[in-house]
Amino acid sequence: MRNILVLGGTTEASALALALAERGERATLSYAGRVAQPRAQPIAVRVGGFGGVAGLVRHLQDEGVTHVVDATHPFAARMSANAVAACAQAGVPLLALTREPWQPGPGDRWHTVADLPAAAAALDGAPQRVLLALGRMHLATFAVQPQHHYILRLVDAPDEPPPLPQHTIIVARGPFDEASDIALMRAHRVDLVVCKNAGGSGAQAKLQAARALGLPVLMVARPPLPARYEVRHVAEVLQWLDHGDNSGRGSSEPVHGATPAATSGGAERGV
Ligand code: 3Y8
Ligand code: NAP
Repeated sequence: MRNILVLGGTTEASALALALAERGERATLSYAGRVAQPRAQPIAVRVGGFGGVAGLVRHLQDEGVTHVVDATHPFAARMSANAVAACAQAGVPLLALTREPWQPGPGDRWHTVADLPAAAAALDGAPQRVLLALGRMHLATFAVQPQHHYILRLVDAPDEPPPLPQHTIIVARGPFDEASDIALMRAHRVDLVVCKNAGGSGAQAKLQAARALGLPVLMVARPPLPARYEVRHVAEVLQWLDHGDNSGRGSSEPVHGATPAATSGGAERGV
């Protein structure tokens, strides 16, 4: 009997959890514990860090995990790096389920920067009304540019005021839609949108709204991730579970964006 660990926190992870539940698979979805009420799931849920690579190796061994699917957000770089290292050490097959980066289209006014500090540096200059749709974890990065009025969209209300002297807090969780994001940007007279190149559909509305309103977007590029098997769709994950590289080896060959070739009869690890 397989025992699958899904590293979650994204729309794709929730879709995979539903597919695994429908197949009666033994599976657990793992949240970091970033928000007060993460979405309920149709499979077992665990919340909280593992304690670095060593903690994740121990978890894999103690729980008899036979497969890991990293379905975390493209910016959850530490978790993804830990998953590659821990699965290689524990000899547990790993597959990443992740989404394509967004690409600018006609009418988009993007300025792409390498990371969040570069985004803050790019905000140098006269005061503007800036929509920071980045969650709560990175607000301090923008304290170097206190001259702006920041509209902050957060999943939970912060415990203490953010380190930004002029701000408006909007407590909301995605997925969002274009019409509501247009209304939000108009109501708050947004001049500029700052966002991460998350990809996927859950966070895309603000880009569509910015395009419709002709607003500039400061787009933060994805952090580098270690080489690992990557797929884009839940069906590819199910194919991997049924026919993938189940030899018990952690994936070490980078196969970006492709479904791993099925191995002939790789021994499935028992639990
Ligand atoms: C805790 C648990 C699902 C998953 C839904 C997706 C879509 C809605 C859009 C904006 C952008 C942002 C943020 C965002 C979106 C989905 C997805 C996604 C962006 C939840 C969730 C957890 C988190 C963590 C949270 C971060 C934050 C990022 C808000 C759940 C709701 C900005 C990313 O306040 C905080 O501390 C928030 C922290 C990490 C920020 C960050 O950028 O670092 N997500 N978001 C996960 C955990 O504990 O492990 O599902 O309820 C999940 C979702 N948030 O199943 O439907 O798939 O991306 N999440 C970004 O994309 O830029 C909001 O406001 O426009
Ligand atoms: P991160 O910086 O890559 O991870 C930092 C540490 O948080 C990890 O080393 C791990 O702690 C713990 N962690 C992260 N994801 C976890 C998970 N799914 N289960 C258990 N522990 C986890 O991660 P992050 O960017 O803060 O993202 C945290 C969570 O929010 C992830 O699940 C991610 O999918 C979700 N999320 C993030 C974003 C984003 O933009 N960053 C957007 C949407 C959703 P230990 O080292 O102790 O194991």
